[in-house]
Amino acid sequence: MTRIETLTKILEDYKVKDANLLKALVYLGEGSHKITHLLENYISHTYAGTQNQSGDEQLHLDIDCDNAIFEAIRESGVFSIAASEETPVETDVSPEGDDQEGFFSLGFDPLDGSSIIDANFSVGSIFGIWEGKGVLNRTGREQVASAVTLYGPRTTLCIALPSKSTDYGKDVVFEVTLTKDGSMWEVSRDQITIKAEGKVFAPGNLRASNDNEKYNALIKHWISERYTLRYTGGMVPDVYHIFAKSKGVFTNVSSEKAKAKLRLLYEVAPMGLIVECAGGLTTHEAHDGSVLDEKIDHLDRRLGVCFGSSEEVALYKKFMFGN
Ligand code: AFP
Repeated sequence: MTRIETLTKILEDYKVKDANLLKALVYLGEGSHKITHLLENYISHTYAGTQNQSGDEQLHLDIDCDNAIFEAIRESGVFSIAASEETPVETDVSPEGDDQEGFFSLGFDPLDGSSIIDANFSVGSIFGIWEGKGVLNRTGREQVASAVTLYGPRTTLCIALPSKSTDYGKDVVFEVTLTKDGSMWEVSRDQITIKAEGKVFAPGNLRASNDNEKYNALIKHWISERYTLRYTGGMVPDVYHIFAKSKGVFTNVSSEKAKAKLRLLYEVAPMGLIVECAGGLTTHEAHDGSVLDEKIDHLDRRLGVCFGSSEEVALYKKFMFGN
């Protein structure tokens, strides 16, 4: 069986209702396969022993990864609009002359963690899928599916299907892994769930704790309670650690002097859907609601967040909002 056939079969087993949505996910898998190749062939400045102050080489990689996803979604023939962190405009990707009935829109970050790539750390792609035309003025809760790809020693794709998109009977999150020769996808985690409690923390934008007293108190609490630190500086591996261990908490919080940089459309909403479909909770820094209820009122909207085990997110709310 081919890569496309294996992922199609897996998604059929997870009872994806809509044939076009199934195809959309399969082609995001194809784009992720292309990025795996790009990363394998990327020679970092460190490795090449060359200097590139402007980061041109790295910029190229970001653009190449962006192009890989745009190519894949155009090939799928089921997307009408896409916007990405690299191409931050609603871009028409629909096949020419099609009436676009039953098409989808995509918000994505092709290469999250590009600043840690020269250290050969794991990086990722993040995808949020909406029905219809456009990603503006939507909420994360309206997504029909989301996915992240983790490029590490293995390439894995973690897919969230909310119950409205599957006949599976409930929200489901699962993981597929690309075989070493890149020819097939195999299910590697059948049901990803997040337990209520987990003393593992990934405190992003930690510099904010210097002038955000509430964040500082929360971090001190976690340290005094002997939480285990697992942090790489890449949101995909850092949140993925929660999926792999079924527990933990990830934060990225602002202060006056250090604003959080995660984008609602490209990073927060898609990752938030996976976390909530796996039984975890999400919240943010504006108030104590879910990130999935925040409106994407502009493409670049940024939001400090907390994701993970429900009891840990409850602690975040207690320290940040006093409830
Ligand atoms: P880059 O893509 O520029 O490396 O940024 C990655 C990221 O947006 C996200 O993946 C991390 O969680 C976050 O930055 C790390 O931020 P801090 O360095 O402020 O903790």
